[in-house]
Amino acid sequence: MENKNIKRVLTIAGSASGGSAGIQADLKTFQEIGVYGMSVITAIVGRHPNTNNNVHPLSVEAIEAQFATALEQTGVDSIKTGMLFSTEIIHAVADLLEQTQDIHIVVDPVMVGKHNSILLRNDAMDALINRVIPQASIITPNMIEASILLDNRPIQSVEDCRQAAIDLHQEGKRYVLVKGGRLEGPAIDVLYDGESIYYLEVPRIPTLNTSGAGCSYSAAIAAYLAKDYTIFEAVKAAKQFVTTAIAYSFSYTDKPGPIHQIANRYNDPIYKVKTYKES
Ligand code: PXL
Repeated sequence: MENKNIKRVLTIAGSASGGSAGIQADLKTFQEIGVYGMSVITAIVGRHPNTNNNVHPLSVEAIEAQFATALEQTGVDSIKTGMLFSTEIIHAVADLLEQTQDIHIVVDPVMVGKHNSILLRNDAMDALINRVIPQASIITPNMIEASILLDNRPIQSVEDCRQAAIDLHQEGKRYVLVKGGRLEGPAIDVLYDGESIYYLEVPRIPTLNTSGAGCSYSAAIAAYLAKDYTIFEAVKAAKQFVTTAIAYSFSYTDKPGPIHQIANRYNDPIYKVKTYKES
């Protein structure tokens, strides 16, 4: 029997085999927020020790097959996109997104991984901008991605993030969230809906273990949107989710480790998200 209470969320993104980012982070996030997670894998990221080749894209046919299966077997209440890698994949994904109706699409314009892997080819930027971003309810660039989307304009301060959010906004319903994770001082994100500027702030958490934070943030927004939160409330809840996951992050190695989505199950927030609207 159909269970209308459990919302269905699809991530279209890359597989990060270490488990911290990409599809793996998205599915963990969906699970913790209590939605039914599904995935379309666009590319597999994993560095071969001999060849150093670290991106293994899937065929358009494989991508279309996954999408068709997810929709036919399950159906979908919201979608997030992450790593899309190439022009060919972006056109295929854009065509698939155009088949959906009346659902929120969260576009995380993933470009470069924490270990400097190229997750979006340079020549694919135009396709992302022209075919996928226009279908988004909200885009979630970090400061580097916002800079690249704005012709490499430097984005270094909260004021720069604010102006970037305004300049990335386009006609219609789209929201822009510019994430200030790389600011010095508090982690302040700027949300613009075409009318008002909102700030979402938490104190800087002293850890390098933030792998998967961006992926989980956009996944959490998609999950809360599927649960019928407004965009503002979804962003706020998602930032709270990711902040708690960062507060309890850890590492298995001497390199920066993953955020800990599961911490949200057992812990009240240590760092509470504060929001304010610019008047
Ligand atoms: O964190 C960005 C990201 C997104 N998607 C995949 C990744 C990474 C970072 O490594 O591997 C698949």
